[in-house]
Amino acid sequence: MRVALVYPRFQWTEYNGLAEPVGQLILASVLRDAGHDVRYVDYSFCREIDELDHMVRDADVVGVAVSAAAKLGRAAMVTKHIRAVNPGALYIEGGAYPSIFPENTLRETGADIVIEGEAEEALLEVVGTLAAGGDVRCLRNVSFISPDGVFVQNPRRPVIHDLDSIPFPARDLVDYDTYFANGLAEYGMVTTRGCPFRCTYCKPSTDLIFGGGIRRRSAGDVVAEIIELSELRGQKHLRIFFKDDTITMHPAAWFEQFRDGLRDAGVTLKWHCNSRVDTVTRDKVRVMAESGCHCISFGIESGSPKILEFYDKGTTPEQAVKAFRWCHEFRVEATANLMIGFPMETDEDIAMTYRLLKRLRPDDIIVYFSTAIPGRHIHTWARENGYLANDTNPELLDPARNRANEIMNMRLPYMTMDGVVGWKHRIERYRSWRKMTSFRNIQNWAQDLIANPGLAVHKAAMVVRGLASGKATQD
Ligand code: B12
Ligand code: SF4
Repeated sequence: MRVALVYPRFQWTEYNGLAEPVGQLILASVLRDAGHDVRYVDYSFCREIDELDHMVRDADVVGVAVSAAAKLGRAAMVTKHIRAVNPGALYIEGGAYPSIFPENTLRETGADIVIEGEAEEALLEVVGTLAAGGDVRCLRNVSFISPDGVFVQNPRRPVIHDLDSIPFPARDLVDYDTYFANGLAEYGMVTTRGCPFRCTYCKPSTDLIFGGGIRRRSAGDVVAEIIELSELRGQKHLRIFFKDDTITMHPAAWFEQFRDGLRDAGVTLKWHCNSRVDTVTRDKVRVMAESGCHCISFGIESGSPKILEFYDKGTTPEQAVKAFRWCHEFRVEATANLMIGFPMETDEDIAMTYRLLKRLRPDDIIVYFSTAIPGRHIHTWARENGYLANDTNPELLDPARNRANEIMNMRLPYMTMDGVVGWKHRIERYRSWRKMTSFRNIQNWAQDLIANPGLAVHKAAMVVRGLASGKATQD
């Protein structure tokens, strides 16, 4: 079968980094291994929608990725355009958003079916069944709208327990040179699937993608993927972003095997990841640093125990202090991700967050407004309690965009919007100060100055501008 896997990319590219879609590239590998003809149709760099028509015109199956609610409109536009070019193909949508909202995805995009959740086995079965002339609408993980307009959702298959059995992403299909020329700084990779925690601003929607627990790849399998990538790109030193929800769910022994495997292969890494402060230990941070980890972004969210309780975060400010201390000790940059503007928050709660920051001394700070995204407990809570300011505008569902434009989608009973924005500016001024004074930031800047003086001067100018204006600048 001729399968076109379509990546529509983002609706608001200026607010979100450029990245290759690792999940979709894994699907490409699975289909290719089974003998199908796979094209990766990447709209990331298209100026005109019809530039890639030649790649989809004769496809039997078109699979479009929708990774977030914020991207649904773009996916719908791309799907409808391709269907006009090639009306005979089977149209499938998959990814994070269709896994959470299959019915809305089907109605908005006009796709024939959605494949929900982890799709390696389900997509292969759909394409194989289609090739054999069978009915794909009776298969597991598939949902569709019946001819009389009723939404039908089939049961799901069990998740794949042995993640090492999944092939590596088909990275040869990606035009990495163009990605890097347009600002991509690192390759994406995942070593786990799922997350066992309960944060209300995230769950339960994320369980609908990979299930509730966590599954882990072996360190050896991840090293093998890195070796393959190193050979493909002809690079012995790679920069990697591990996109796992919480890669630090691996024990310290896993990172030791990872470090040793890389050393044996003669490959060095500079990598970063997201994490929780309660899943690191001093020993783990040390071994992570030894394997090339240069930065950990921690979900701190708030310095107020009351607000952390509302988020069901399960971490404490004291755990954050320890995690940041270990990062400073082993020279790993520590980023604090914060959320302010939760309806129950008072001025004193944000003041507690600010005071915590002074204790953490982060190398970087990203301050978002608390955003109620559909499918998460926080959205249901905000709607039921009358705190949802706008439930229909998808443009308000992208926290990065809201942060840049300083807009929110929840009402604040205890604070004014200006009060929250004022705190954001104050935190961002502190961020600029840390950017100028933290040892690691100065060290990184000096390295940039040698490697790319223009970039280093630009970064310095942005930090100074941020300090003067109190608004975070993109650097
Ligand atoms: C990396 C990442 C990003 C990156 C880049 C995305 C990329 N191209 O890689 C960046 C930082 C840019 C990003 C941005 C955003 N993200 Co994001 N992101 C992720 C993250 C952490 C990893 C994605 C990943 O690679 N997963 C690993 C691979 C293997 O899984 P996968 O992509 O889901 O693919 C599997 C299935 O979904 C399916 N599948 C995937 N594609 C397709 C296509 C077809 C046709 C089929 C059939 C199946 C299918 O099969 C794959 C294999 O099983 C996920 C969380 C997570 N753990 O997955 C959040 C996640 C997808 N993001 C999310 C969100 C909310 C956002 C933002 C809105 C956040 C923000 N701005 O603050 C923006 C949206 C941007 C926009 N405007 O559209 C949510 C989406 C939930 C939702 N309700 O919609 C998630 C789930 C995070 C979370 N915990 O809430 N994101
Ligand atoms: S730790 Fe991260 S991925 Fe897990 S529930 Fe909390 S926010 Fe979601």
